[in-house]
Amino acid sequence: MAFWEYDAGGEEHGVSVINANVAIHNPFYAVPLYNEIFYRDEKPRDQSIRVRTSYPPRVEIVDDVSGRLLAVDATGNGDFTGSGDLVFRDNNRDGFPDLRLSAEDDFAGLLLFGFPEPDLSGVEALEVTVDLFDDGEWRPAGRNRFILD
Ligand SMILES: [Ca+2]
Ligand SMILES: [Ca+2]
Repeated sequence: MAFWEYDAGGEEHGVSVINANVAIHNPFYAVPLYNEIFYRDEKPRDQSIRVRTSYPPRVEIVDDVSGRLLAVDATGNGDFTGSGDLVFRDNNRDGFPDLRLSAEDDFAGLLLFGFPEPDLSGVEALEVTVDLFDDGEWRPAGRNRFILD
């Protein structure tokens, strides 16, 4: 038995994660996490993103609109310089993947695939936090919590 909780934050900012939902946990498959991103500004932007996990699963970050794989974080630590980490789209060249936010569309989608290790015994919950880089700092914009019991 497992279920997800989700908190979104930062509604006062120009870019915010407004929801997420998730399927079932099966140790042999990826856990998909959908995070919808709301964007209010008039100008398009390359929004840098990172994802941090409380327990190190591999995370794949996908642009849900294009279906394009943006990055792989092999250890879910929010850093893309480790072994097995890959960044496929980084137009603003800061070392973190970015999602293109257009002026025309208010919403963009981020699809995260978590690959928890098959043996989660002793782990009570997994937390997956989406951070957005905004005004020179990382801001936690959405927190997904996966409770195991
Ligand atoms: Ca990493
Ligand atoms: Ca970037």
